[in-house]
Amino acid sequence: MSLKKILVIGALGQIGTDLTQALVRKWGVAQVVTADLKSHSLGESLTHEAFDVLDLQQLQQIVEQHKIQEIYHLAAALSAKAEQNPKWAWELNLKSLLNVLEIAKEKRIRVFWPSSMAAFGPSAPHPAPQDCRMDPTSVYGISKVAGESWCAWYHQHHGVDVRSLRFPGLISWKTPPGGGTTDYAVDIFHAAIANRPYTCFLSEDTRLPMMYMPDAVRAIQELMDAPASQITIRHAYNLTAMSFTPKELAEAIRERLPEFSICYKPDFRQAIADSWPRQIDDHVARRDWGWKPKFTLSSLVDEMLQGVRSLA
Ligand code: NAD
Ligand code: AKB
Repeated sequence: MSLKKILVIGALGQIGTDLTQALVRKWGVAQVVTADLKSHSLGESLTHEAFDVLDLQQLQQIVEQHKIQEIYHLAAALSAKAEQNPKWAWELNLKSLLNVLEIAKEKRIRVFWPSSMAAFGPSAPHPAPQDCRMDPTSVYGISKVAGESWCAWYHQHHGVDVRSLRFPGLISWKTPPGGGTTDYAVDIFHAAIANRPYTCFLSEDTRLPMMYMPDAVRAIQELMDAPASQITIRHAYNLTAMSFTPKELAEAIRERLPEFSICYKPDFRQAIADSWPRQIDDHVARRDWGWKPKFTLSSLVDEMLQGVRSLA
């Protein structure tokens, strides 16, 4: 395992916080540079660059200065925020990816960029297969389908080693979620631990694919560690761990905290959720690089309650 210099862009977000810790554990603090619009650092000894990834010149400078060999590009507008500000979201999600892919082409840098189940639209069969007609109806989903196509194009035409996963909703407690449609599945734990009733912005029977963050971070690392010969998908691999509804999640919390109460007041995010698959078929990721989730709904709820309680 030869040492490499890694840049995590969007490191202070929901995935970035957990992923950076895992990368530092694996490669050492001197090998990891974090970057974000925000200026605080994730650790005293970590090198942090506060910058805007839309600034190509500054990105070039950071890559050269730190001799970066691998980029995890996590800065993006998520589904709910993107729907409320489409042009800003398109610019952030696509221009930033093109900036990263251009530099990757020039400097032979490996790239991880996350796609999302939002790339699927209403015509996807259930469970959503690896390949089918992609007709997303959300701004965010449109940006993910376009991003996936750019990744495949840079790989095919310029040999860029870019790898991607279509994540389901990710659940974690260290950092608040960044404005997505699956955020309810994080917010609900904070309400439960604070002894507050929770008003859910999706209806009780909205079934969506989900995953606990440690599984997502492990998936990123396993995908990036796999030999290139095993990577048959250069758009993005389907990935999932479980599917549940708000009602099922609330019931699992109530088994541990009987006083917890929830009501449902669907808003504009309901239409986004209704356009996404209820289940995902990830057998290609399992076949190509051995993907297997570890967390179930029950173990996720136990860990989330413990994690959120530790923040109090
Ligand atoms: P997040 O919103 O929590 O974090 C994004 C980070 O990027 C933030 O810290 C933000 O400050 C930073 N950022 C935003 N604009 C920037 C800019 N111009 N320059 C530099 N930094 C900037 O997002 P996340 O949940 O960690 O998601 C990361 C990636 O994973 C995104 O591409 C998202 O679409 C994808 N994804 C996330 C989920 C999920 O459930 N969290 C699911 C599927 C896919
Ligand atoms: C969102 O809800 O926008 C994200 C996602 C599933 O991509 N969590």
